[in-house]
Amino acid sequence: MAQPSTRRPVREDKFSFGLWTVGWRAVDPFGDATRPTLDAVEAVHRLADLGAWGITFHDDDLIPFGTGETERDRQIARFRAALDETGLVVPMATTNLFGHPVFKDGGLTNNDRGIRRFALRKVMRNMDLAAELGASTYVLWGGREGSETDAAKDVGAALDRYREGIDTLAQYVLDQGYNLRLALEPKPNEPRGDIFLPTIGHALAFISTLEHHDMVGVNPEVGHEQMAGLNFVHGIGQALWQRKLFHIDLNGQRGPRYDQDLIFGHGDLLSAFFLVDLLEHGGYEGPRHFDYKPLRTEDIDGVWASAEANMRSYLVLRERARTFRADPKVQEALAYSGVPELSVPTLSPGEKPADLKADRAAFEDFDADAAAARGYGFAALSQLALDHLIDAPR
Ligand SMILES: [Mn+2]
Repeated sequence: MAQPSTRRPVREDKFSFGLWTVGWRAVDPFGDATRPTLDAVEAVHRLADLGAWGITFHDDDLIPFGTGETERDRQIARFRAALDETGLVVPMATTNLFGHPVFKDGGLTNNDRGIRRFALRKVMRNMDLAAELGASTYVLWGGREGSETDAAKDVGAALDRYREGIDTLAQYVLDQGYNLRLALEPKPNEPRGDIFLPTIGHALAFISTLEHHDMVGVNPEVGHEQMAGLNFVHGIGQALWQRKLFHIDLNGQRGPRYDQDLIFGHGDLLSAFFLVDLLEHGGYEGPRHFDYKPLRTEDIDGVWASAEANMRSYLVLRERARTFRADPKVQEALAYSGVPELSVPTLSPGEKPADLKADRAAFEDFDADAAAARGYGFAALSQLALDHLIDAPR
């Protein structure tokens, strides 16, 4: 049965929000802001009241681009005081390398070398602040790293510069002695027509080429993979398998279209269920970070209702995933489907290719037609998951 207390967020749930999410003023390509500016100090207090654990930010969310040193120090001091007062932590920070027109052709992969150097300095400056505020993850989302035409970019050169940029930043972290790991956030498109490192798979392959590959992982976002028509749960499964899931951005998306940034669970609900099941039972211990946008139709009360909704979605799905795992009927169905058997190595301990070749039972005497006759019971298993998801166990 449902335990209502588990649906109230507590610090141990490690829920965090981007300052840019609840602070989004709902400017879109077709219309002006529908909400006033939200003070960062107010955001800290409201999120803490709702039971969140952390708040994250881009440099320009906290301190607008071009702010002078004195005013910058004042803004940081106010923010820091609010953190101290509420106990909210800053687990992650990131850099805005997409908003100012100087970054219209990207930051780390801009064709203009001077802009690439400016971008690196902008990241380094905010890494100093991230370390000062106790963050342990530094996210890099290359929203403007890409192109609209293939004539515009030498892709190999762009990846060389991307690698140079990430390795330079990792070296900076080491030189400064910061306790920061870097997490790359893939996205296929928007705002650029095509973005470099478009999926989790591209990012993981890129990371393996880095000098400081051990310090760099991924920060996948639900909607970004689903925009590309990919299975987010499989992507997260591989990131965990490669020990590269450093951080995660939770939200909702309904298929391949513009980046909706819906509330977590308000897109592909079955996928959200299996995602929470994987995070809770697959060894992920990092932040549960929401990167969503309150609907443009909402006033400030609707903003806080939507923040609460993200956490509630996660907690309800966690509860449903636990009952799913604990149900003897589910365990029986998993066994029938052979799910645990996939964890048994295909070769026996010490078995060599030659031993396999000599095993007549594996081939010469193997009855493929008999083996083909089995059913896997995946339909029944899938329905059991749905029954648990909608709280209608049989
Ligand atoms: Mn994100």
